[in-house]
Amino acid sequence: MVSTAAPPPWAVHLPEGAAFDLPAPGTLVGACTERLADEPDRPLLHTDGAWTTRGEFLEQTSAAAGRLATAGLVAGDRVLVSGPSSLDLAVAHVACLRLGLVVVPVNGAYTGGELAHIVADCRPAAALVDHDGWADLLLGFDDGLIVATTAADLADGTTPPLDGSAPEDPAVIGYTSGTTGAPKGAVLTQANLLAGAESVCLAWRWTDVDRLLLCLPLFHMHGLGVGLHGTLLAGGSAVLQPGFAPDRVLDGIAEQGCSMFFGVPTMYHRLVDHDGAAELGRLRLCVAGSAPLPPALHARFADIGVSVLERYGMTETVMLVSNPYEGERRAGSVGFPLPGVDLRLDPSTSEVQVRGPNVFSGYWERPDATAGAFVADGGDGAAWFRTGDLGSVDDDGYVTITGRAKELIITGGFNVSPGEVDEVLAAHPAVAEVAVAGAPSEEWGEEVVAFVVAVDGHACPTVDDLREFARGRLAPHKLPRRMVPVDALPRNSLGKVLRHELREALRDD
Ligand code: MLC
Ligand code: AMP
Repeated sequence: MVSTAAPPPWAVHLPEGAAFDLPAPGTLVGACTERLADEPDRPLLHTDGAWTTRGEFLEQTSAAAGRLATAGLVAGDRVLVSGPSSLDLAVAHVACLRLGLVVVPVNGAYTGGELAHIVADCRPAAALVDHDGWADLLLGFDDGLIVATTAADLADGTTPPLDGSAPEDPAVIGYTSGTTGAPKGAVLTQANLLAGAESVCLAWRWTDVDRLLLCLPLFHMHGLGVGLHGTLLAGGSAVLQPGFAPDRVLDGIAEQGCSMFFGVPTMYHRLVDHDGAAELGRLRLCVAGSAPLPPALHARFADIGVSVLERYGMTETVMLVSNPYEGERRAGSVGFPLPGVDLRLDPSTSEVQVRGPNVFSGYWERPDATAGAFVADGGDGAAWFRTGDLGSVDDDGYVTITGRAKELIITGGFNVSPGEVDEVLAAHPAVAEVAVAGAPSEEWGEEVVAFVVAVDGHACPTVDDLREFARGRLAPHKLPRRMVPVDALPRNSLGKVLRHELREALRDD
């Protein structure tokens, strides 16, 4: 077991006496607003060709919080927030946190059914959304919902006292897919979010002189919990881009003098072949995560002078493990537990289990799922969260993610629950049985492949047929990219599909 009682392995290269521990528990919003109030004229966010200063951002979040309060929202209310990355989106997020509201970030590519599930599950009081048709859709689910754009275009009013949340107050509910069933909401408190952002600020030496190129979506932990919260906490600045385009990323880095870039492996895969890829070597830090970074891709970047730092995290925990800032960034490994994180491997299954101030306390209104996600310590220590990932730790303390106990497909950094896709595809009239599995893909890490048994007398539907059929019911990243016709699905004696056999069949391709 690795603990933080002594300087953790990632700290061995720190100058003598440097801090390696997290500060006392507090709130993300308190720590960030304190930073923003200092030197209000410094640039904070670059969007649409212009900079917003710290002072302007504070003022805009305070005014938006006032409008939300005037609309009747009170601390603890859930607010669904969704839009392409923009200044308004960042302001809406922070305004909600300042008022003590619980942000529910949602992927704008979700279909009506996927959105309906989240609304029914967490019962938001309001939605701040920037997607065509969503306002009507949401009001159709609940006509009492307060619906506005992320500019919180509601009536003006007095701003009540802000930033009063306690560390244990819920701040974000992040919906995450499991093996089966609909996505569950992971409830992260102010203290969880603070610890998650603080740990990477410490480990990556993130300071107020840093400038991040941030093109990751703000509805997942990578873009939101690390990219945006880290920027606010470190007092740095960020160039916010709505979506990923290699040219725009490289131009933004050069034109705005960025020092850091964070991306999923698919982004690195697309950047490595770009003529300007070596420009990334000018940055102080390039971080990859959300899915395994293939060692060959790591090596290709090393060849052009870019030492990519890989780290590992989850919606439920923000960040967990990172390669060292100083010291060897080992290809294929995710490095050492971050400050505050205790990590152990289950001795019989090798499952990675973690605990620490960044780890969430449970799923929204799912006591059974929550109970199943934790293992009691046995002593009087905090329970361990079961990540569902398998791992190993080598003699130098480097952690490697070796596989997954959970049945999940991760494509381009987005999680896909195979059960959810099976259920939709099974309703196709020419499909008798279907099961999806993740096939290795250079670009996507894994891609969704459907194994289909056709209804007797029917031709097997093509992959395009399946995609067309499922398009209105599943977000585009969940749609199959290949179809394999089979006579029967491999099943165990209880009739459960043996998905690992499907994956193995794909590896032999
Ligand atoms: C888009 N598509 C995808 C996809 N993203 N298909 C499979 N997997 C994905 N991840 C679909 C599009 O809808 C489109 O479908 C088609 O693929 C081609 O789109 P594209 O233009 O090539 O894709 P693009 O828009 O460029 O998106 C690719 C991407 C994006 C890599 C930029 O997927 C992305 O931003 N991923 C980041 C995910 C992320 O932030 N994960 C963090 C999770 S937090 P069609 O049907 O229209 O052709 C977490 C914790 C941690 O995991 O450790 O960080
Ligand atoms: P999410 O639920 O979207 O937060 O995805 C979290 C999952 O992404 C983890 O449980 C891992 O399976 C996976 N993951 C994140 N980072 C890495 C990484 N660097 N290497 C391997 N898997 C990763």
